[in-house]
Amino acid sequence: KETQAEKFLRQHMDPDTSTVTASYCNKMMKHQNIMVGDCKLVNTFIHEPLPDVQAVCFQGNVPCKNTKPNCHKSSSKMRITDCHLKKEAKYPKCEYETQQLRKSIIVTCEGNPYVPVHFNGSV
Ligand code: 139
Repeated sequence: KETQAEKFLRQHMDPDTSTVTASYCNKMMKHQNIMVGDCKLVNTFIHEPLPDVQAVCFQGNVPCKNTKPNCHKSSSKMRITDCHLKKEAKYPKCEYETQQLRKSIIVTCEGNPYVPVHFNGSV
């Protein structure tokens, strides 16, 4: 069975891509099997090396959006792509806006090793 850490990798890591095209999110949200029974509203892909993203678990402690305490904010900005579901999209035709950004990421980390399991947002 897939662990939460593996799920984070599948849903949020794409280190080898540096420039994305307009169709990036439509392709990735399907290929990475991110929609199961419903269209996911927002999903962020991170275009940085895995060790740099794992290191965020040991950077600034910040409160999570949902009041849990275990969130960490990256000390540097990262290359990310936000995929936002288009308003008119209906499952199984999940259509996405692709937006390339450079922002600090906020992730939740858990376990031993202490690794990212949830993408909390970007600032
Ligand atoms: P999710 O199932 O939310 O978390 P994603 O991150 O891919 O999966 N967990 C926490 N979950 C929520 N908040 C915390 N503080 C948690 N601490 C631990 C995966 C697992 O992590 C655990 C939970 O047990 C959970 O099973 O916000 C909803 C989805 O939208 C995405 C991220 C999230 O899904 N999103 C939101 C983005 O990708 N980018 C954004 O900018 C905003």
